Amino acid sequence: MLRIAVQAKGRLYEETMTMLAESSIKIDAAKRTLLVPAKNFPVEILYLRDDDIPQAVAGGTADVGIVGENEFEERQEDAQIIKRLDFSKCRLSIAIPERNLEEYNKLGNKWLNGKKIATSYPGILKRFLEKNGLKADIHVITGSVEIAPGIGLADSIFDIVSSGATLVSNNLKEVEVVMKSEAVLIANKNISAEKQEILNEILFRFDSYKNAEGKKYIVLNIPNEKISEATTLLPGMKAPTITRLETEGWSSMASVVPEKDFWDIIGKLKQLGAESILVMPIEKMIL
Ligand code: PRT
Ligand code: ZN
Repeated sequence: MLRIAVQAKGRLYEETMTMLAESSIKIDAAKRTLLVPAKNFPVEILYLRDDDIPQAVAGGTADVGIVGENEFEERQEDAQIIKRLDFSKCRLSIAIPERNLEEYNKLGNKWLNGKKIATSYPGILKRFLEKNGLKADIHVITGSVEIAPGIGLADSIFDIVSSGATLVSNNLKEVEVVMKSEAVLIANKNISAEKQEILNEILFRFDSYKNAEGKKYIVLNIPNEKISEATTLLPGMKAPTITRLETEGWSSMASVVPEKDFWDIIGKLKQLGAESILVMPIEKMIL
């Protein structure tokens, strides 16, 4: 049995549960006890606050955990990142009141010397200041860090930024990006061979789900003389599949395309004379 620590509620919860569900690991969502075994897989889910996940994994209360990299970095617990999960992306930045921007641009990060910085991430901030030979006063607050300069509690803040809207609405300007973060899978450093085997299977399933994400399967008909041009647009996983049609001079092509280039590729295929273009979702992709 492998125990996975996940955030009980919050920004990581939804995508974490989707990833488990897409990996066919069935968790009874109605059961909101602290520890819930999966119905069909040797896994149990331990619901925690994200702050407590690094320590739970390092100490062996859980074998693995899904947590924001920023939280893991802050805690400096003795566990290891084994996979970056490509969701809950954000950055941790220093931001200052707009009216100080001109001065900051003149002085650079030396502006921070002697200033008071409000944050919920004192560890990461302290290491950043030390690395840059800066001396500032770290003021720890939990929650609503962005209002600290406005109410005279601090000169600047060090906080999570995602869209930047929170900074804008508080008249703050981002001046230093200290780290980038995303959800990560962390593991205890001494898990048994039996648990490692379960973990390998989970990693394999996560990969199949992630590989399929943002990709579409496309099937179309194309005149034979356009096949080579169409092939350059549709590289697929190895190469597109091509089948002759009963209609003289025509073939059917099938391939995988990334969603982000999708409309661009479709437009070019139409110009080549492609017809009857079918687009299908891909559930899993095993490379
Ligand atoms: O209750 P628990 O302790 O478990 O949760 P929490 O309240 O500590 O964390 P939660 O659920 O808010 O966030 C979990 C993780 O999501 C964080 O540790 C980050 O790794 C990641 N994440 C991604 C974010 C954001 N994006 C984010 N935008 N965490 C917080 N924010 C907040 C930020 O604090 C700021 O107030 O959103 C605001 C900024 O957003 P923008 O879009 O206005 O820039
Ligand atoms: Zn938290």
